[in-house]
Amino acid sequence: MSQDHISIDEQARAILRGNDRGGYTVPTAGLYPYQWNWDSAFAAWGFAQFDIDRAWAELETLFAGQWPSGMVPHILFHKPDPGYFPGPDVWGAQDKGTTPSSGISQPPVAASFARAVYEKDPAAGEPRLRALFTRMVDWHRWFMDWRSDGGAIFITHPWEAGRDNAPDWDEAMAAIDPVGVGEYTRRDTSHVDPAMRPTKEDYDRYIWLVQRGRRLDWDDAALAKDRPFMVADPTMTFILLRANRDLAALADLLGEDRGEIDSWTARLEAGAARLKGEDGVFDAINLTTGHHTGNVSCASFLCWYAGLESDVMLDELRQAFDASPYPIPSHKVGTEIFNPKRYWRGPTWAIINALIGRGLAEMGHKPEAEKLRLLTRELIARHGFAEYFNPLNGDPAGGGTFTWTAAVWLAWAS
Ligand code: 9WN
Repeated sequence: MSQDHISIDEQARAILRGNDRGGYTVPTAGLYPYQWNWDSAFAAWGFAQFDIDRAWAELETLFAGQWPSGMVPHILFHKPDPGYFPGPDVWGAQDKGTTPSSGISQPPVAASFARAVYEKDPAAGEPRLRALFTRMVDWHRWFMDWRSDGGAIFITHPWEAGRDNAPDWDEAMAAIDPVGVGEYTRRDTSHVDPAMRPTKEDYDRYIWLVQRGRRLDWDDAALAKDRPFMVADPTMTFILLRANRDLAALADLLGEDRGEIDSWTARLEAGAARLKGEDGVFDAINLTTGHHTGNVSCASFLCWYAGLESDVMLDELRQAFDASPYPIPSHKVGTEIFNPKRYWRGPTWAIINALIGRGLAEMGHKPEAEKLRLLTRELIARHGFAEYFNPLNGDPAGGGTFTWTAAVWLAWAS
């Protein structure tokens, strides 16, 4: 290992420590001053490489914010911070759990990373895993009860998928008339170049959907009537399918019953099959119209992570390797919509690469997995711990000193 390399490891650890706010990490100071759901699970994976106790604490703080319904919110607002919009007052969900929070969830990577943390030190991890197990089961059950359409997991807000402005939501977003949304002041564009962020048209609809949830008091049954936005999502479906397989393995380790979990796996497998469009590519479905989006997004490549093989996606993967020096782009290079800077409409995200890479390796595609890992390693080593990257030249984009990019470096890329 070179001297240079050692110092990148140290930088990564320093980022995790620096973003630690005591039991939880923020994704990056300034832009995202709270605890985000899937960011925290990635942080736990990163911490597990050098501080197992701190890794468990991250997951414990996240699940302490779980609602009685089983839902684990996408943001926990531990301390007020005017630097982020929309804050707890806009969400109006201050009393739903023990911590003020948002009213939607995020991709459930937590069970998979709980398993990874446990495997680092099973003896130390067993009691902590046992304490979290029922909470993870309850969260998965909540997805199956409230976000499943025949096993395809849908989102009710673009923020739920964690891919905020992905083209996958364009048709469903265009059908929303954000009437009455009112005036508000964004904060994200004061931290980051607006060209790298969602547009005002996007934000009007994001806030309109939050206002609807608040009006219905975030009641799952009330929200389920006449949903204005409902898109079956490969991020959610593949990640939950994978997490559910991991949860079943954890049930075995703990001597718990896995029957209910296995029944969800069967449903999720059926739902994942539905995400295959006419051309065989896994994409999103706008459940309001029944239309497949036809988009090849980074989430399409999570099939292997979910344990599903696809020759069509292998071919797409080869194309993605040829189309840009730093794959996997969040939207296919060369399409009309592709934008190398704008967030989930083109840039490469190290976290998604890590999940795709793990899936490829596990499904026997070792050369492809290794190629993706080495390219991601080069991307971070040359261009830093950015939130996301321009796939055409590696330029860092969005926030810097980013928790999940540091975590991915430590746990996978390096
Ligand atoms: C809204 C924190 C989060 C990530 C998401 C990413 C972005 C938030 C935002 O940042 O979303 O949740 O305000 O842009 O899209 O995946 O969890 O890093």
